[in-house]
Amino acid sequence: MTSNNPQTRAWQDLSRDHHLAPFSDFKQLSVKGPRIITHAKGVYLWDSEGHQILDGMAGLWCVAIGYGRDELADAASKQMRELPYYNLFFQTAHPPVLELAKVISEIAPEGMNHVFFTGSGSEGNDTMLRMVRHYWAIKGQPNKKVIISRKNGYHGSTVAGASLGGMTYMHEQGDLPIPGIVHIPQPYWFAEGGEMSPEEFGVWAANQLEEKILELGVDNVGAFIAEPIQGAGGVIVPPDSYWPRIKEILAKYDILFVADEVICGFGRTGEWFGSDFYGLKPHMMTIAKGLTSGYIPMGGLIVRDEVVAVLNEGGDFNHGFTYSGHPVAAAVALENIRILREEKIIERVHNETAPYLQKRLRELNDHPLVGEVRGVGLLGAIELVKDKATRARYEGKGVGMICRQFCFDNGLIMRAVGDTMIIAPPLVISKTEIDELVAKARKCLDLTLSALQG
Ligand code: PXG
Repeated sequence: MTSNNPQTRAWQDLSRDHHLAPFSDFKQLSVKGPRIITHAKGVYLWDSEGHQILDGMAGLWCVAIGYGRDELADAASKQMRELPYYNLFFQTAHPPVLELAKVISEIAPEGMNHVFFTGSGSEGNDTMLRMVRHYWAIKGQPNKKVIISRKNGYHGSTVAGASLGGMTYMHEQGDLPIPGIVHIPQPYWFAEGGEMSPEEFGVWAANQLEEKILELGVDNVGAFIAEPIQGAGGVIVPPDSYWPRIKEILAKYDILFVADEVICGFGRTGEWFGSDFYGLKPHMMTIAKGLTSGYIPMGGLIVRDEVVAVLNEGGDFNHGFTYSGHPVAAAVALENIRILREEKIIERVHNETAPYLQKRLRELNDHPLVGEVRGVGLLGAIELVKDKATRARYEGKGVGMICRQFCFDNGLIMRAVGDTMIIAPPLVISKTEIDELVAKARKCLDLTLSALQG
């Protein structure tokens, strides 16, 4: 409902009269009015009504070092005064982008020493698609064009990003996917594992990659792209058998492997990258979000040395963006990574807060609505069900949305993906704040259960 507070009301009027919001029902939002977030500090947000809200989603999975770090503002201000913009086209460069590329190569898996910068994760995946095809063309195999992706994966919202993603509701709008992108099943045991054990299902889901490669013919397949853990799809942690089997398949066939690290990268799993967590050896990694802690837009593609060696033989790569490697974004990213390293934030996630969050979250397993709690690092998912044993849902009730609304109203941001509640708090969250998060989550589960029974 639109607010009674005149200032909030004025902003909501501006929204209705002038703003088209991403992933929104424009008409519905114009009636309801958005919640106006005015400021933030640490892991907390404040809205224009004065409510304090624990941000269990780190913005949109991105605010790694938490809100309100002056160092990032100072880095941006300093860079803006010195060199606010210059491009990297036509054989020019500037210090922040070069220093950032070097620092990223230090933290990336061994043998990944080059970075192509973009303005977002979606642009990173567009870059990937063009680079993969360019790579195979240089190698004299131009038919190796198809990219295999996964159903319910998320890779962005540009035409290539949404096509690579496996969200059918995105494909339905605008004739997607574009040709040359195919999807295999996802390793989502809770929803799709049926009678199989998680381990059996993990192997089955991985084998779908091999079947697809054989069906298409390896001479037509350029790459396989996957998030180490699916984020937007519902924090889908694959069964332990999945990645080892995928690694065997990738070792057998001559295709590139792209890890989409937009969510898993920069410490979310308690390692620098999700690929480190699972021991993966990608040829390319898409990055964004945690790269700048979301303080300023920036994404990119980290590329393995062997791939760069081939690209070096191919002449011009006819691709790039006005804001590729933007100096202000690069300066902010450098400062963000400095803070992550010097304050040992990822070590703390690994050693203290991730084990604590995972332990505390699993206590919710005793709740009658909860069918499964899973998570890795500072990623968590809670499956809401009608029947714990059969994993049956409350069909058609929109339980996830009911729970999400209770969370909002009780000072917690916890997202709903269907009937899966998900969290990804800032990496700087403390144990006390984790206690608050879990207590609020339990309260909202209770309220949701009462609403269903009422
Ligand atoms: N890859 C992954 C794995 C992502 O999560 C992108 C690429 C695209 O990044 P940009 O910067 O272009 O948005 C993402 C983005 C959600 C949600 O509902 C998630 C994302 C974006 C918008 C909404 O969880 N992830």
